[in-house]
Amino acid sequence: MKDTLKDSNFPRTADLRVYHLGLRPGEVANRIITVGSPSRAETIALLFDAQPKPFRLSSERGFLTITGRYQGVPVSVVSIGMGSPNMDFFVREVRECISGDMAIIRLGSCGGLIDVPVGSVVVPKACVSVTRNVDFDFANPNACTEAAYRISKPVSADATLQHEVQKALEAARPKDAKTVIVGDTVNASADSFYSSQGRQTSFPDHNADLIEHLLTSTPGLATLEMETFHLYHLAACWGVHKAPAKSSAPPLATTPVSPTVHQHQPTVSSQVVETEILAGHDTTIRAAAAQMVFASRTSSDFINPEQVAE
Ligand code: R1P
Repeated sequence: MKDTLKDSNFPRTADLRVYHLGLRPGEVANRIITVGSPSRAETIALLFDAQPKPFRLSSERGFLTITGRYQGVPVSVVSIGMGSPNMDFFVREVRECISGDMAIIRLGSCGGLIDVPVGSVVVPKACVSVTRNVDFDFANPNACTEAAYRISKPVSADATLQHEVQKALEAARPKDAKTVIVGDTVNASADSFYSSQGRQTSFPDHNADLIEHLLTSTPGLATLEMETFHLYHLAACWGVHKAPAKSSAPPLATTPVSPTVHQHQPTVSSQVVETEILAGHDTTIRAAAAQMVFASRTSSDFINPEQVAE
C-alpha cells in the first residue's frame, strides 16, 4: 500500500483502505468464503458469474480478495494464508469495510482424528483452541508443574449457517463417492502445525500424549487445523452489534445476508457490490466452516493433489 495511512489505532488511507487486506468499502461482499491459499480462491472464483467481471485485489501482505457474483448474488472469496493472526486481520479489517450482516464460511483443510477416508469433509459445530504454554519449561520439564498445552472451552458455529453448509455439501456429493460428509463434530484449532497438533519433530515439544489427551478431554473431537476457532470466536464475540447511529464513513457496501444464497440481488454498476447505509442497525456475523481431511491421523494417509481437485 503506497497511500498515506491515518490513525495509528486502526490504520486506513484517506479513501478508507485497510492496512493489511488493502480493501475499501465496496470491494468486498457481505457473504464471504475464506480459504488458506490463493489457488483455492482462484478455483472457487471460477464459479462466479462472468458478468460483471469479478474484482480482484492482491495485497502486499499476501491477502487475495476476489469479489463477484454467484447466480446474481454478491460473494467474495478471500485467501488469508495460515493461522489465527491472519484470521484476525481478515475478520477485523473486512468488518470495517462492510455495513450490515456478514456471513463467513471457511473452506479449509484439516487433519482427521476420526476414521474417515482422506477427502472427506467435516462441518464442525464447535471448536476449541489448543495453544502451546510458553511458560512450560520445555528444556527442563521435570522442574515444571504446568501443563505444556492449554485446551480452551468450545465456541459454536452459527447453527443455521452450519446446517445450510452441511445440506449443500450433501447435495453436491457424488453418489458413488467413497468420501463422506461428517457434521456435528468438534474441531481443534492449534497454534502450530507441529507441536500443538501432536506431531513429533526434532524439538522437545513434550506432546507425545497430546492427541490422546485432546480426544479424552473434548467430546466429539474429529479434526485439527489452525484457523476455524478464531473465526467462530470473533463471530461469537461480535454477537448482535449495534452500529454507530451516525457513521463517519461514506455509504458502505452491503447486501442483506441470509443463509440462503440463491436469492436475486439488484444489479449495480459503480461499485463492485451495492451500497446501503445501515448505521444504527443491529448487525451479526454468522460463521461456519467445511474442512476437507487432507491428513488422516489414524491411518497416516495424506491426500494427493488429484484427490483434492476431485
Ligand atoms: C497447514 O498446512 C494449513 O492447512 C490448514 C491448516 O489450518 C493450516 O492453515 O488449513 P488451510 O488448508 O485452509 O490453509
